[in-house]
Amino acid sequence: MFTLHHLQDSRSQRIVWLFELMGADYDIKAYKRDPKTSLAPESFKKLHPLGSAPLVSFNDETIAESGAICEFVLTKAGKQADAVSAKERLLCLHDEDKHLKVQFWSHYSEGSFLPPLVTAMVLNKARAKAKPFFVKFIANKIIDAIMDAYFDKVIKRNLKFVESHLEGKTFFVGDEPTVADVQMSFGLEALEKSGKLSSFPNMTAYVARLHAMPSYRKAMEKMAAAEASL
Ligand SMILES: N[C@@H](CCC(=O)N[C@@H](CS)C(=O)NCC(=O)O)C(=O)O
Repeated sequence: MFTLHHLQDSRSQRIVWLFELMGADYDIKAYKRDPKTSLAPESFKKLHPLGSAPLVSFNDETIAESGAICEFVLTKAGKQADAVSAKERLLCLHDEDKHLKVQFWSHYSEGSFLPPLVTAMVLNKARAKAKPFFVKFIANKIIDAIMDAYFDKVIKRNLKFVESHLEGKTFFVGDEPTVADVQMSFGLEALEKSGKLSSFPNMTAYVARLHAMPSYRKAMEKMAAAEASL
């Protein structure tokens, strides 16, 4: 049995969906973010030196990094026919070209897509916290200059890239969800929630498709139930 250590409102949600897509045996232990810092609480940090979500425990091991967790749970799920076929299906092991594409999106999600979005989010939080008025004024000028010099351009380029990839497609690779979707879902879901996809019809339709999938809905319900216990 896998245990997902789920940090409130975090990338952990991808792993709940992965478990549902696999039909895995798992439970969720939810952790509340520190109300002052919004970071993981001490109890979560004790689980792994990185202290970042998601974390998955299986037997005596606790694994970090979403992409590595996907590989880990698909590998450790066992040798039963359904676990083997879940691994083949979700990593497209039967098709080298598709498999390499799944790997691309999985790496791209954490390597290029999310970092500038997270940076923009952190800078906006700093903007909101800056006070008194003259400090806020200077903070805004500096943050605007940083965004303008680099991050706005990179974010724009990435959104254009993903939007054009999804043109005419149901999922990131092939006609069924794969680990590529598991990895990309979190960022697109967050963008949609914050109203940033209004001028991107393909990404908007993709998120709507996720919301209509029974496995995705079940995952979100289980996660909400785990968070409700906090
Ligand atoms: N590349 C890592 C990123 C992990 C990460 O930054 N997780 C965030 C949650 S979305 C986190 O743990 N934040 C709280 C903290 O660092 O204390 C992964 O994919 O697992």
